[in-house]
Amino acid sequence: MTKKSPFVIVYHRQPYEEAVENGKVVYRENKSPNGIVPALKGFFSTASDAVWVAWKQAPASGKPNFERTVRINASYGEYDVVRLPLSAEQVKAFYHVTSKEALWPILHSFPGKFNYGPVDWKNFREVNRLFAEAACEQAADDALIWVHDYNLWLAPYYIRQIKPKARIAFFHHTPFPAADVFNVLPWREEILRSLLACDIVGFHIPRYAENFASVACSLMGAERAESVPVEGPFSPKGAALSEPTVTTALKHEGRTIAIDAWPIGTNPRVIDNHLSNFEAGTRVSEIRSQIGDRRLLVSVGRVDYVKGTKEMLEAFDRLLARRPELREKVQLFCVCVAPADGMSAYRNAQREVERLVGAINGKYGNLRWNPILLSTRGVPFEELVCYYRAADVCLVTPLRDGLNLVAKEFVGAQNGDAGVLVLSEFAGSAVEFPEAVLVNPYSERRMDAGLDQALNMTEEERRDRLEKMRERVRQFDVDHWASHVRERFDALRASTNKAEAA
Ligand code: GDG
Repeated sequence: MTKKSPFVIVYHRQPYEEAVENGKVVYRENKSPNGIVPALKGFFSTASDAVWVAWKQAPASGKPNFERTVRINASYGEYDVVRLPLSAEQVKAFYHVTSKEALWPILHSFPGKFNYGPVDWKNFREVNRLFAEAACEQAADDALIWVHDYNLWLAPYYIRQIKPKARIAFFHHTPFPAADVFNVLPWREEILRSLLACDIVGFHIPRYAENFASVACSLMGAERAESVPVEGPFSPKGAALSEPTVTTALKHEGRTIAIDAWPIGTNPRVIDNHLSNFEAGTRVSEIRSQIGDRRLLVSVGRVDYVKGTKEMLEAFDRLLARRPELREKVQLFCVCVAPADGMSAYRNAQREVERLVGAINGKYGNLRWNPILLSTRGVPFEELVCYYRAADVCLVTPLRDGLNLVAKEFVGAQNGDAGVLVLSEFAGSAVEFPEAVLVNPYSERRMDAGLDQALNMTEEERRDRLEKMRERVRQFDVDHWASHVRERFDALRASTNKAEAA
């Protein structure tokens, strides 16, 4: 590519899965569940000459056996995907070990699971540098380079070295923990040095932005340049993740780093489109008639201890023990998708879920009724939304979650029905949905009370709560997020142009 791009997205996964059909390479939607890829693809509808940088597995030595760059022309727009060749060993060390066994537990405030032993930090640094180089090869000198998620934490530092004039943005999809937990990371200064090389650092909610600002000030001597009261739609008072004020800019070594807190939205139009076709209507009726007069509870997510599936199943077990009248009257559909590559960080979590489902079904089930239907395989999205529509209750009870898009998808899929969202106070989306039944998954009593409240709620109250949440899902959808981010990027461009002219 000779022309350099003004807009480069760096996210480790490719936006499509590559497959060979009848001897021809085709690009299909990613099979493994992920809310980030569809949200980012939306940006290509308005950007021209945009590039997406991801990795692709290549042999450890010799030339990669694939084209580095492919042109994608899809409903989302036309753009190049540049694939950085990484060996299986590099991916394992960078992603499966360092990211998932050391960084992930800290981000989600599980210091007890922090596994330092197998970390190869030199490899992590090297892979981040390779991503930075691949992005810079594509980018114009003043391009906007938007890096996603913690596994590329060090990329901004290297990008700044190569392209000092680039505008660098970083978005965290995960929580950002409090200083006491973040500081467990032995590489904390190196990570912060890189994040402070950005022009703008983004988070889902004010709490994470505040945690970041506090770590940057205490460890790196950054100063808060601007703080504002948290207002608008994401400002409930007194919730576990509420913040009264949020830092919007830091000063560090003569530079200003903007901080942004704005949660990703879902795409309710895509959900409406799926649900408005004839097949989906038939499928929803089919699910309802299979369920009969039982109430359907759904839980959807990846296998991951942070998602709290084990604690949710234990609560369901206690519900059946405590309220025998509900036996044969409720049905739980639990989609808990196992990672294709069997990451060791998640192996125990999957075993525990399978064990508990077996134990609960064994304890209460009979020939007519199995209390829990478990799928550890992914369910196609079109099918998933039919379950969301048919469900009476959606259980989203992670111990900790950056945001959680399933909560928004469930609300978006309910229409004229009156489903109840049971939502963990420790999911970022809880600050958007004070009308959900908010629960503390660390407390058995709070979980039990939440389930009882959801199952006992009057139809009027259910409708009332759902309507408010639906309005918010529709207003603050993925397009709203994209236009918010674009505004922030434009402001960045204006301020850097002004600084250069001065
Ligand atoms: C991170 C943060 C943050 C799930 N099972 C299936 C399936 N899914 C889809 C859901 C949803 C997505 O996967 C999962 O959304 P989450 O929000 O829970 O995302 P994470 O993967 O944990 O990702 C998270 C997110 O980034 C965005 O910033 O919200 O907190 O951890 O869209 O529908 N999709 C299909 N079959 C499944 O079985 N098709």
